[in-house]
Amino acid sequence: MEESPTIYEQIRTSGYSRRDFLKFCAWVTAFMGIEASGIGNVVRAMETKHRLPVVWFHFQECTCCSESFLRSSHPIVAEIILDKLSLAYTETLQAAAGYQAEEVLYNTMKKYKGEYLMLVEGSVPTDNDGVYCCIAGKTSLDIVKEAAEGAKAIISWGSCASNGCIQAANPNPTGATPIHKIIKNKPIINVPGCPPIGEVMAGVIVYLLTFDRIPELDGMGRPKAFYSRRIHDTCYRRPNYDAGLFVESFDDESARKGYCLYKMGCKGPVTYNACAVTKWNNGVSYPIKSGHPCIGCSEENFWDNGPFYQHLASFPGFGIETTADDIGLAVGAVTVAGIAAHAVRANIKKRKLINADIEESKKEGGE
Ligand code: FSX
Ligand code: SF4
Ligand code: F3S
Repeated sequence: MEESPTIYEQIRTSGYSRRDFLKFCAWVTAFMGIEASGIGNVVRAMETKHRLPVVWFHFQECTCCSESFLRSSHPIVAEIILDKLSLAYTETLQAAAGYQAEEVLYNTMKKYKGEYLMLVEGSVPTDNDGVYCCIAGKTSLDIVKEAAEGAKAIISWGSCASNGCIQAANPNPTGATPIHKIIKNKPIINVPGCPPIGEVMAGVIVYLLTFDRIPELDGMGRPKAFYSRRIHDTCYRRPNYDAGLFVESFDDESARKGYCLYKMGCKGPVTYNACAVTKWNNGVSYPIKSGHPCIGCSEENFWDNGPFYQHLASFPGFGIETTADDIGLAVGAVTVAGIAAHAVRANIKKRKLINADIEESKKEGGE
């Protein structure tokens, strides 16, 4: 690949001190869940690695993934991602348009064959030969296959590219399909969430930049560093759940006191994401902290997994204490619904509570 300044040189050129750089390396290391001894590797990698050519596609999606990414908090992240990656093609941010933009894309794919990173936002419609999403006269289906051919690795941004998201929700009128179901011969990292957390997106890219390999993934192709814990296990409202203190309606006194949102439909117990740890908008908040239940936006089929505002125990088999390990990391919440309701390992009090919820929902006639 063409010689260019190293990431470290570029950070320094942008006006950051060595101290800023080292602080950033420590932040990234901790954030990516790498043990402290890994800081040296991150520093060394940043000092020696050159820019990475990137093409970034937008298919069936809302562009919030880009929005989220652009708002990731650390300024050096922005420097690295926006300036230091060679962002050759991205419909949202590129200055070029029309033929010029397409030319840049194809030149990059040719020049850096086998070297470029392919980032995808959005699902790909496959019904009717993919006619539902076309760019520059080509279907997204053809574009994705062609671009994947020369890609070193692919990152599927957001739930759309990772699992189809709302476009794939029943009845999936366009045959919306996630990238990993189309491309089978390339390393693919799924970074779900609607949208994913900007810092998580940055963390995944920095990991690739520094280590030149994909991070450890779970059975759903998600980086374990960010998707191995349930929202429920990291949620600051968890003590309220354990104490049986629940919000019963959005404007009640319990809501004002910040009690647990489980009865309001919170899917935190079956959702794996870093929201409660990383939070959003520079660590300010996340849905639950803003008073809204988690809707499970990083899990497969979350649009079809039942009403957002109905509590989990109302669904047969949603044992609130069921863990991803119990159900297998490769299955989504919809599969959980098929598992017997042995809401286990809870203390007696909690068990009674769950049973009471089930009884209550039966009385309500599944309301
Ligand atoms: Fe999907 Fe991205 Fe949801 Fe939007 O672009 S993950 S619709 S918030 O943001 O693809
Ligand atoms: Fe937090 Fe939701 Fe779990 Fe309650 S049910 S502790 S609000 S994640
Ligand atoms: Fe999504 Fe739940 Fe986080 S709705 S943003 S995974 S708290």
